[in-house]
Amino acid sequence: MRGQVKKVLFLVVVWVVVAVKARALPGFRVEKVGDLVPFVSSIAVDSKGQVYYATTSGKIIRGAQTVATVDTDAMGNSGLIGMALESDDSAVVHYTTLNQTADVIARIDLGTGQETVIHEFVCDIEVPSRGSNPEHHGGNPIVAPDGSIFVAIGDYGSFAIAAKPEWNAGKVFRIRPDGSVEQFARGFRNPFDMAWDAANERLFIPDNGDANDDEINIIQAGAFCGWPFTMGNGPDVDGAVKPVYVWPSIVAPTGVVAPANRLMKGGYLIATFVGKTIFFVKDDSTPVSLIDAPVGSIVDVAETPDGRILFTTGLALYELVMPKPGDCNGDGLVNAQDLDALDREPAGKTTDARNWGCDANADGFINADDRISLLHVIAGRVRAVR
Ligand SMILES: [Ca+2]
Ligand SMILES: [Ca+2]
Ligand SMILES: [Ca+2]
Ligand SMILES: [Ca+2]
Repeated sequence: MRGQVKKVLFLVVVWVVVAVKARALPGFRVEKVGDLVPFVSSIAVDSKGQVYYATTSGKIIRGAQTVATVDTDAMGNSGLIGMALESDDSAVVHYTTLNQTADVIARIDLGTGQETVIHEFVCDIEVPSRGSNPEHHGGNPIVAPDGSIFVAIGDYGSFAIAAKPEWNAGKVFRIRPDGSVEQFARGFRNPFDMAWDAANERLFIPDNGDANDDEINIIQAGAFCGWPFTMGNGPDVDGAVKPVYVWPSIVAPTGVVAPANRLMKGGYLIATFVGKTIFFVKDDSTPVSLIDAPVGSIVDVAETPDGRILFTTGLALYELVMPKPGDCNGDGLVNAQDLDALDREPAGKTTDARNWGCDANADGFINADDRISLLHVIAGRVRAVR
């Protein structure tokens, strides 16, 4: 699992954790929801709040019930490596066949467990029966509002073929609702997840570098993203789209979600395996780390219909609890000390995750109204105690 991650330098991990702590945000905290059947590669939540998870060994699980099992074997970055919900009745999964001869995209009926293959991406186009390297096969598919399925496949550790249009490795594909398959973009090393911005017809897609060059790309159809000729802040390559952001150290981006909740709408959350945190980023601004006390390497993140953020380490499910409105100093309480913190906060629109707790009336702005709102909350508490 997460092949890129395996070769990561352990010395770097220590440094990353320290750096993440230093950038931590007030008001967020992590709560464990429960242990999962390992190893979980993907989580998704339906419109009723029911959590689904997929295991690398091939199970699609709802709560404690196995809904379906696909024929795969978990090794390296292979197995059942991704899942997305199309509706409360059907999921789309991404898995590798035995011996990694193909990346399969299939639909799972969540009522009956029946599997219908949508498309098979052959790994070795020269000798299709020959298996590929189990590393770098990608991860979660996503489902766009028009019903298109996007799926990313990594370079199988084979470098050159990621740029060659005729190979399936190192590509993002768009599968239209009629089943037609388009190569959407090429030149990726190993992207695990993405989000489709339908209004702007563009794809938000991090990619895992081979050194300090993990990147975020925002691309349109036809983009060439540079691998294996360049990565991160490497040299310009003719025709290659540059990433909008490159992390200064290895984070190993995994799950992505575009949340709809009030605080995060319009931005993206990116889980990280080596960074052990979740980053929030809006457009091409610098990502902000939201977890200061890591619980482990994170493999996927999802939002519930009521706007809560769930994530998994592959072994357990956690909630990233967001700041309470009014908890301006981020200590988990809403009280008079938050008034002092609010008075130190420059008035203006909330533009990033740093001052979310100060937005006491939850209208998206920091101004005098929040002081009035906060005073009401504090006064209400005092009356209730008396
Ligand atoms: Ca790139
Ligand atoms: Ca996702
Ligand atoms: Ca507080
Ligand atoms: Ca406000």
